[in-house]
Amino acid sequence: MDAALVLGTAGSGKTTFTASYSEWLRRRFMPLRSCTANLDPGVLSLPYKPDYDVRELISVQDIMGKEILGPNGALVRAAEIMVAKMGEIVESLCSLSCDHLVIDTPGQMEIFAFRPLGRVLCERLSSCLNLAAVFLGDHEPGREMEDIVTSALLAKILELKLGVTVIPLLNKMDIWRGEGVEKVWERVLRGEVDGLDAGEGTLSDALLELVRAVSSFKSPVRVVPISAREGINYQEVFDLLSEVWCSCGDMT
Ligand SMILES: Nc1nc2c(ncn2[C@@H]2O[C@H](COP(=O)(O)OP(=O)(O)OP(=O)(O)O)[C@@H](O)[C@H]2O)c(=O)[nH]1
Ligand SMILES: [Mg+2]
Repeated sequence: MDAALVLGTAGSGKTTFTASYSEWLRRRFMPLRSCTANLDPGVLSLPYKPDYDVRELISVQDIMGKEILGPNGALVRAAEIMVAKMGEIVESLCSLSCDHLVIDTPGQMEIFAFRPLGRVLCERLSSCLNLAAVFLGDHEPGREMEDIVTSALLAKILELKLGVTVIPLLNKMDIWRGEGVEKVWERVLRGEVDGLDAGEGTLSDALLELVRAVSSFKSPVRVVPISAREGINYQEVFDLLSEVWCSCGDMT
């Protein structure tokens, strides 16, 4: 089974992408089976019907009630419980009878990515299915260059942290089409500083040094602009994921 783990900062469109991309896969590859999994224990409602839902095991609302915690404390607790129950979660995911699986992750990405949960999940899932990740970058017109560059760096940091190939996608292109932000991301992910601050304000030397440091890692250099709302550029997303799944492609 080929699986795409959907990562991204809060509100970047992970859930919308999971719904619309899995629907695109279903139509494109019928009669192959496309499934979805929800790993966000805090979400209240979903625009798709998950084939696996972690809320059957653990829910942030239950923890808030039982352990008298606020939403973030309860989410941290839920992440700990998910790690403790990882065997059960991975077994359920890996035993789904699907050809493609799209996995939605918690809204607060740092809880998934910068605590044991993300790494443990990726390690365990990689042993029973073909795993790649997408990182949804979020952009809106008028953003400062510093914000764009730090978001792109986050995609790289996630890859290093999770030990899984991360395909950078730039979501919500329906609201920023034509700005060429994906080219800035590509430069950052290649570690190229030339042109990064031209006409856009000066980046701090420290930030530029960080970008330079990226050039010492093997990086993907294609950043696909998408719209999860409108389902734009999904064939390109699929092609990039396929290169990772069959490890036969050159992403340059
Ligand atoms: N314009 C536009 N809005 C989008 C797009 N994708 C998602 N959104 C909107 O962005 C908001 C957040 O979308 P979600 O899919 O809930 O994002 P998420 O990353 O799952 O959010 P959390 O799980 O709460 O962190 C919603 O209002 C979506 O309608 C897109 O492609 N274009
Ligand atoms: Mg979500």
